[in-house]
Amino acid sequence: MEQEFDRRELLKRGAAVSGLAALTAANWPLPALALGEELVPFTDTDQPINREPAKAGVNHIVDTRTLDTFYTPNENFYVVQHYGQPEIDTAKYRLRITGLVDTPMELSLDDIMKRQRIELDAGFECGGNMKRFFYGLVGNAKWAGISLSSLLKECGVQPEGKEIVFFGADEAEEEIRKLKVKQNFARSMSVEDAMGKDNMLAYEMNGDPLPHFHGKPLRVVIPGWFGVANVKWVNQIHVQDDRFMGKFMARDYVTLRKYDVGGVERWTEESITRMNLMSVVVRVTRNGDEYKIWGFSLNDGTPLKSVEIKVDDGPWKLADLHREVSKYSWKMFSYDWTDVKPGDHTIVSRAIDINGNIQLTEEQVPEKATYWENPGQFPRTIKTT
Ligand SMILES: Nc1nc2c(c(=O)[nH]1)N[C@H]1C(S)=C(S)[C@@H](COP(=O)(O)O)O[C@H]1N2
Ligand SMILES: [Mo]
Repeated sequence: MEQEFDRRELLKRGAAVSGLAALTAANWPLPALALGEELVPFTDTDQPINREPAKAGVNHIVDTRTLDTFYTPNENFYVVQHYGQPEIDTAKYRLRITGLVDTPMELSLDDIMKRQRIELDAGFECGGNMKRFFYGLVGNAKWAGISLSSLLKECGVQPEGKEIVFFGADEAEEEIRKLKVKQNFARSMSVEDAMGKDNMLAYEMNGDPLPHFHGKPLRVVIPGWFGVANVKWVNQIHVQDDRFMGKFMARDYVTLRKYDVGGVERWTEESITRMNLMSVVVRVTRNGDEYKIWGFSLNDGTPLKSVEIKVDDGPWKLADLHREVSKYSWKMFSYDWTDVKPGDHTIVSRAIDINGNIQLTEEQVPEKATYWENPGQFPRTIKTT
């Protein structure tokens, strides 16, 4: 019954993320636990989500209850792709920089690797990350590559250049107004956004050459932005003087939301960009009478002031933010839960940044008709004995 409902619900949501057809009811893998520690099962997790390890052609959703390392191992980092996973021969690979630049370029991976290497910790989530995946479209990694802004400066973006478009090698035939046309996955941003000093073109992930599923040999990493900005298998960067309106800018990954527009309530659509302030409880562990609540928080890089935990109708209490942190990484937290009474409990977290922004409840989030960018609090339920 429950499962039926979930399946229908999933279909209704239009299988936001492709590859969800491969639903299985396999058991959750056991997370690494300390000696004597046991996992307290959530009572909200019996859902048909894809728990398969990353493999060709399907999306990989992380079992968030197993997250116990700061860097997500490459084989467990979530995988989302819309047009398949192109195999690129690294020896033949070229990155072309075209359009409104003084010096168009065509670079091999060697040419790219000869430039100054930079490293950056960044976590990100899919803009379609949501409760029914227990926020498993997520990961945190150390990326290495070259600075995007340095490369753009080297090419010399001309004053008329307004928009930078990143094209991936993955392609599909799309029907647009009854015409079948070849499209590549592509995303764009303003020159100003692209020039952000931390943006990179990454060829390494957690010390290994960029894995195939994650865009081998080169991908964009725009730290602080939703995953969709991080174009994988990138082989062309184009500078143009007008907006780019490809599918993943103008139709998909677009939030419909009611805003106050100069005193008028209007429904407006926006292409998603920076991550919202979010946090989520992902596991509860028990060691004898001691309970611990674990989770992670992500946002656009604005420093966090705190993450707080609320159990049932109790007050908000400060969680401990783990020390292994960098500006754009996720922030893992834990909370020592004491005086636990046996029974059913609801646990929820909220993140607060240094500007005083508070992660709201879903009801407090401005009216929003799409599931993209779901930043609301996520109450989890468990049973203690
Ligand atoms: N070329 C290409 N890049 C892409 C995509 C894609 O379909 N094709 N998907 C985007 C989306 S929607 C997300 S959430 C992230 C996922 O990155 P990951 O699979 O490395 O986790 O890649 C982005 N980059
Ligand atoms: Mo995504």
